[in-house]
Amino acid sequence: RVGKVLSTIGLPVDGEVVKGVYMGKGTWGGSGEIIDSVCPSTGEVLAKVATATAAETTQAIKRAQEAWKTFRKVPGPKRGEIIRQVRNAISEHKSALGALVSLEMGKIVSEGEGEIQEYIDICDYAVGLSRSAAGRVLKSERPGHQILEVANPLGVVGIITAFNFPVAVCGWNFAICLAVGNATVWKPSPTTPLCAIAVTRIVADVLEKNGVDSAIASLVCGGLEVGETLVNDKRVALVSFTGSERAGQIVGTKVQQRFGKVLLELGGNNCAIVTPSANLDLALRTLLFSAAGTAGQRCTTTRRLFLHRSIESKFLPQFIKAYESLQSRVGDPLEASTLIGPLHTKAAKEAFYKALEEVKKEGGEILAGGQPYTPSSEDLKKGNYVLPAIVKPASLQSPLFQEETFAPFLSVAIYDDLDQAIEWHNGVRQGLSSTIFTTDLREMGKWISEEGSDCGIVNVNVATSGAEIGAAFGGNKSTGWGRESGGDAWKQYVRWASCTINFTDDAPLAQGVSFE
Ligand code: UN1
Repeated sequence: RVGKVLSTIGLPVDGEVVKGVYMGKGTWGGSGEIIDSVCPSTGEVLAKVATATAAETTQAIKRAQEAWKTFRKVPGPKRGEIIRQVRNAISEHKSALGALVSLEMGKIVSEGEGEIQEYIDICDYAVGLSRSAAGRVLKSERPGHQILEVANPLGVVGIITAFNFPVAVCGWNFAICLAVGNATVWKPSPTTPLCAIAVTRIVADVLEKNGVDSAIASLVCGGLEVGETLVNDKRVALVSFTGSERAGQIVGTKVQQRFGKVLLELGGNNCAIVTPSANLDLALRTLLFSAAGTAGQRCTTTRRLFLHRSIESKFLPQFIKAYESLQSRVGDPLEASTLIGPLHTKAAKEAFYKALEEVKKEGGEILAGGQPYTPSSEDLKKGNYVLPAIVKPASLQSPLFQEETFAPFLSVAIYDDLDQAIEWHNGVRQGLSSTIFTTDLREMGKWISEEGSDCGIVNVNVATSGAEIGAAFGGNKSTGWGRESGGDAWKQYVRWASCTINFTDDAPLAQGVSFE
């Protein structure tokens, strides 16, 4: 099975070490540490991967910058044409790449393919952007003058991604970078190198066919040292980082120290509020996906649920039942009937059980799931499977409401008054995604207003997870304030110049200043 997926994508299947460093045609290599890509479903080693040394990372940055000096002169719409070809090439490999995501990250096939679709979608968006990324022409106070806002590319962008979206999140950054004329150096999560290698191979091929030096899409697989090199190198104009708040704080500070640009996509502690007027059936189906889907490993996963007291007894038992029905659907993510794949690492599984222990210690209740679980199939015994849990912590002051447990671990509380629920909602460090289930217009209005959710994503009757690429994606507060993907996110990937142009022979000064 592993061989089939790897060979479809052109990766070696014979135990040969896969090269995880790329900085232009004919350069696949890596003389750093050799790491294992481990399948979270079975515990088997999928491949050994050669990573970058610090020196190779520096070299990749240099090469990307050199290649950029030519690439920046390619007209936007021509770059758009290349993105269109990348889109088509990725699309041709959609099912193989989706299966690779399932194999290496652990999400179910439908979500693995969905992630590739997200890459395709952002390419479509970026093709349009390559013709429409525009500044403005402003009125000058001086006669015969014009003021232009001009967007030029930044140069080299470092993209550091997490394991949970090993393809799409790089796609968000890469497609926009290509559209606006930047080069990229990508450092994927050390636990999902194969996805990155497969995507880079496809992209490099398209670039070379178009006569573009594929060093503009360089790849440096590796760990901390590679990341640090990327973060500290002055040539990297923008660092786009997805990961934990703790790591993001270090990255943000380091990049700021050298006055670079940084874009942070950090933790979420996403919450759903279910109000008395909600369509409860809709809320149930939606929340089942957004809380338990992807085994709770999206940044946008629903982690807190506030139920109005009047619907608790109607909603909660049904929701618990739905969670219990998921238990027979936990298993091999490549199996069509599976809804819940494994956690990505053993450490994540331990953190899940630790959080459950905390609930008991504090005197809270475990309402569903969380029992120890080993699949019956021999192959899956070493996988990191858990049963999605709903818990009721003892109090709202519990750290369980404050911290993100990156697993299917949902904490419930009961509220009486919406203002109170919104206050609880906003009373955490993080500010990524949020949703309210209501059919009451006044509640909707409040929720999206200055009195409502303080998150970057504020939904109504829609999951906290599973955003489309069209709007900007990102969060406030300790989520890092970054915006990626659609909307105006592209404006962070360029250097803006305000250009005042004098079309006359006079030299008037602004603000009426006289210097004669
Ligand atoms: C992430 O979890 O890092 O909104 C990204 C979503 C996906 C992207 C999640 N479109 O759930």
